[in-house]
Amino acid sequence: TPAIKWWQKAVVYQIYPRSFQDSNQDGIGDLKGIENRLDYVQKLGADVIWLNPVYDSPNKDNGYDISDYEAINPEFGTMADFDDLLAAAHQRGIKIVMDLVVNHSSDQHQWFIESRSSKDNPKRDFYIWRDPVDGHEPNNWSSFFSGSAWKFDEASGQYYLHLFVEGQPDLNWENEALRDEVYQMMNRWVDKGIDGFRMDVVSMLSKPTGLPDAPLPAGNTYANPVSLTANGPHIHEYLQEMREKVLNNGDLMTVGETSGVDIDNARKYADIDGSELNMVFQFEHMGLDDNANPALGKWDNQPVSLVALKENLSKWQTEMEGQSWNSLYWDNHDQPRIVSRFGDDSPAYRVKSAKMLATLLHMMQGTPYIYQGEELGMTNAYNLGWDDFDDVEIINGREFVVNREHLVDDDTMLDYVHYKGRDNARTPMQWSAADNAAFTTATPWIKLNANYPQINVEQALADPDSVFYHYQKLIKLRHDLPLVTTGHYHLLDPEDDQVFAYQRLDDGEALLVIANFTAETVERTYDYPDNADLLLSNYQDDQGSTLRPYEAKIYYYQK
Ligand code: ISL
Ligand code: CA
Repeated sequence: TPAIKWWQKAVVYQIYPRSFQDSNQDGIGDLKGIENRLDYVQKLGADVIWLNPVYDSPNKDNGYDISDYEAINPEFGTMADFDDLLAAAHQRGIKIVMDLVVNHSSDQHQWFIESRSSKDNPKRDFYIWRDPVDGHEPNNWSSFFSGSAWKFDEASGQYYLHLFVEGQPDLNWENEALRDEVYQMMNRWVDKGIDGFRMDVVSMLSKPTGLPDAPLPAGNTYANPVSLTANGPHIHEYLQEMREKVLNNGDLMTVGETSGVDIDNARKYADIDGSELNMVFQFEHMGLDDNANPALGKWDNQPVSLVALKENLSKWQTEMEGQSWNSLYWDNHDQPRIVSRFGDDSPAYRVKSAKMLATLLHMMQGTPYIYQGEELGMTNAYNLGWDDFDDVEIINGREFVVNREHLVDDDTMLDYVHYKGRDNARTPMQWSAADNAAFTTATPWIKLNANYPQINVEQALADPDSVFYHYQKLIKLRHDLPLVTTGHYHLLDPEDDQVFAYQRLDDGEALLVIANFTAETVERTYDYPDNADLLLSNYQDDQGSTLRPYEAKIYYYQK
């Protein structure tokens, strides 16, 4: 067996800078704010911080539309602030992984300004330009944020491709000069001493030859192109080239955000031979509660089936082992709050179910990611209404689903947004019960979740029974017990639709993880020795085969 790499034992804490901590009281979180809160991240025990994009950006998609890859967005501070943050984190033994967004840039990036200036500009080919076909878009692809994925440019009479919003033109990775520019830019960040990259929609860099139409569901104008744009013909060449030209220049951690990936693709992206990336974010478990109607896509509010969730997560555990490496996540800036989605955010069960979900995920094999506030059991933001949302996916989604296609009415769509919308994760971090949760003294860029007086860091740190300390213990278990990193995964009772139980097994040792996903008390018997140690639980005592609402336990025993 190959030696364990540092990133295989690490736990990552994801920070959405805009919403973490405002230091200069303009209502927007910033780099100094993060630096001021490093003690908190250290107390939790995370090894790595993943920073969402902090680069210069017109913010058409909150920083995922980058106009300068080597400048800090002035809203977040300066490059000197970044250097200070990196040094301060390193001083505490915390690494920093940067977001790398190179499937597209901003339309305000110098490359695009030049590219659109004329058809024979040397940078024209840095982006994907096509002539109209019969006076229409070159193909039927929809943008992931609604409408066509093509924007007509009057000046040159051609369309450019944007898989996301208009202000996010897709870069043309077939152009070698573009690839070189990207690698040089990445190397300058590596030289600065950063510890890795989280690569945005990296599965979509290589577009399919000829840009063919995608299968169009009946009655739709545009088709979701993910089956064609993900895992394209040259993607592995590009990533192997990136490995040689950049990634081998440091002891970096790399994680690809790979929508549209299945096990076979994931094994290639993150083969343990080290030729491409270390791991990927897969999306299958995040799509289990999507709408059956493809035109609605993610917009729905139906609970996920536990049997389906078990089957999916277990497949990734079993089929990646020994060949690749999993990332483990419930939450990020694109997902709603997990306690509101797969748990129970009512006052009676919020804390119990948040701990249960954490236990289940953190004892699996892979590198866990915690999204800011998840460790407090932060919930979806039901107090935000149509006038409060900022996210372009929500705003465009409502326009398309309600006003244009009349698929559901406005109230139903609001229910869907309260269940699935990205702004649920983007409300400010809740530090205390003070005004604006001590995030800012100014007007925050987005409304706070109304429950911050009850759910906040100050409260959590003062309560030994808080969700925070449960996460802290889970992280410590991973650090202390090699079995958590290396053990073989074995699912128990796949058809049980109330309890998720599995084992982690090595030569002489075993972990047994039991998680009741319901608000009911149930009886379950598992096979483990009488002298097994109860390592962690979310109840004060152990009642053996009786599992109380959302009860979660971890047993350790020698075989
Ligand atoms: O649309 C999807 C696939 O059908 C999504 O899963 C998509 O891959 C995902 O939203 C991509 O997210 C990342 O890139 C976006 C950005 O808005 C997100 O915040 C980022 O995480 C565009 O850069
Ligand atoms: Ca600020």
